[in-house]
Amino acid sequence: MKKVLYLTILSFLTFSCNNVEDPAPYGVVPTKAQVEWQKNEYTMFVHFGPNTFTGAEWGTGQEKAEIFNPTMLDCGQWASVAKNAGMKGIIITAKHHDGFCLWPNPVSSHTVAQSSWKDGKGDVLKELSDACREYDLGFGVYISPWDRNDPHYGTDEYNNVFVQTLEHALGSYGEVFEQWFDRACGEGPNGKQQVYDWPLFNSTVHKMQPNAMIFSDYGPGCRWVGNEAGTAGRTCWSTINVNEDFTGPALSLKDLNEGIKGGNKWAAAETDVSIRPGWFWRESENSKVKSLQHLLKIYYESVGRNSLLLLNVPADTRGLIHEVDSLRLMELRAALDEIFSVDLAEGAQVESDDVRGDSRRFKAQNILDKDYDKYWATDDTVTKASFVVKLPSSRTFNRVQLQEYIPLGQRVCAFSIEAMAEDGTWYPIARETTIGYKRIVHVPSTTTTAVRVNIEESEACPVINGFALFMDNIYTSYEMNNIPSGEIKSVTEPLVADMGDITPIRGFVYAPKLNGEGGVIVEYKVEISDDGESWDPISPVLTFNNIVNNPISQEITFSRYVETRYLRLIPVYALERSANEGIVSQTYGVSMFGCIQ
Ligand code: FUL
Repeated sequence: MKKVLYLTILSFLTFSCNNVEDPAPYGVVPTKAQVEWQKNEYTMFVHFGPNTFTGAEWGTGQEKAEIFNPTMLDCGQWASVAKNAGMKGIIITAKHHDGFCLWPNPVSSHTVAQSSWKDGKGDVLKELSDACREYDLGFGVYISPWDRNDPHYGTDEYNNVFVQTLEHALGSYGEVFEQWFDRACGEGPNGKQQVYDWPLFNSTVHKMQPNAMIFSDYGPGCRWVGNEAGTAGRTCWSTINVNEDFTGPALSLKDLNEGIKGGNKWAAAETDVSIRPGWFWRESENSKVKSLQHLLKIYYESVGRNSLLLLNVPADTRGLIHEVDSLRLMELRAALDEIFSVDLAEGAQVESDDVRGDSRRFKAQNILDKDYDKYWATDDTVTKASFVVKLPSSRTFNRVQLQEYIPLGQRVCAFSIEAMAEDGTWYPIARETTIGYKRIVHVPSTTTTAVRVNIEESEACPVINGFALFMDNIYTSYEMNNIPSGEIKSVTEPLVADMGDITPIRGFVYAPKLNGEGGVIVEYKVEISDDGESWDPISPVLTFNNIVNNPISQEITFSRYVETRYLRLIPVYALERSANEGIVSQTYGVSMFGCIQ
């Protein structure tokens, strides 16, 4: 009894009872909806449409509606896979660049209603939104502004058409958690020019679905991470600098990837990446589903870097998620569960060198409290501070997870982590920059009884609401294999393949350099020759679709075998990714070029 009394008096002495004020928000802060959205951490993208049946990445808009004919569409299967994978929502390509709508609507005459699927009476959005409700998942829609089918595209009238499309999709299927605006446009320098009315599009979404997050390169809800490879910046701020109405000037890829410290708008990074090389399903990529190691790398470089992971799992021609993909997702789930199910910091005592107003409400122990709204904070004048996590016994870990309480803004610019050696001295195990909503730091496998985190630089007093230690015995490291360094050529120089003899070929492969370095060929012509001197064209001008954003190997197959000794690819133009749009490049990179026999 005496002991209890003594402890109580002691804690009264240590923590003042004054009404200490919460830290004031720092800079721009997320809305409640933005915070809730980021708590989702992991969601599913489903690319599905005419491209599923043609094998294209970007449809031309001229595909006949009849080709859309899934044989056994089951959105319940998608939802069950997403749920079991631990994802919190599904975003469907309701209308991709080819203009085909997966739901019947009076605004377009290029929809499921004109297809042979279910005699034109089917509705993918209805089936998916019902399935999402059943599995308690968010339902989201991707609706492409770029439309290669709508005759109004390229005129002022198109903006009104697009608004009607939005109103119909967003008004017919209940709650929508995310509206995905893709700013991609492959019209090229000589194509149709459409000036989009972004303020009108955004206000339409807000009117129809007040809680929906709006994704686009600029926000307003969340921003593109600047690549389609699955990597957020190691430094990753949730703020960017944009105009008041979330229009240009274009953000650089670096700014999209890393955000901007002290930026004027909150738009956290969303990492969209496909489980396959392309965004749409094709048989030939069943063997190219990303490995568990690759997916773990993506998870760490998105969720572990203050970003949300939107992983694309395309539906196949049956209208199902293919078993190869669903199995891989289950492997990933099992691995994540194994890594993150045991928090090795549990039961620890946490002390800090500063506590805001000496108030127990802000004590360092709060970082282990699972209540999201409990946090450790320091006095306003303190922007450098440390806390020590004293473990109940010696523990071995290789991941340190930290969370900032983002409802009050993102603050930490630099921190280091140390472990205690047996002799009581501290040795460094990590030095990093930002934290944000969640940061998972890779550290060497460390065995210790205490961990110290030093906030070395912060825009305002640090406010930390989460800390955990994990041991990952699964992820070793993922290196991309077979990436030849390649070379950079002038666009005036064609690529030539020599088979040595006249040979039947059925296509060719062109792979740019890693990350599109040096530019990528976008439009090209193909010619063949038996002697390497006189050349015959075998194609009009063709396009490598989506190659700027996703500079992966392009495999082009002809409709019939062609007999030739030489094949050459003549670039019409190349683009380089500089800001969020490609700019014309005088060079292009190549890491592979050859014919397919
Ligand atoms: C890109 C598009 O062009 C791709 O086809 C895909 O939809 C991806 C998610 O966004 O910009």
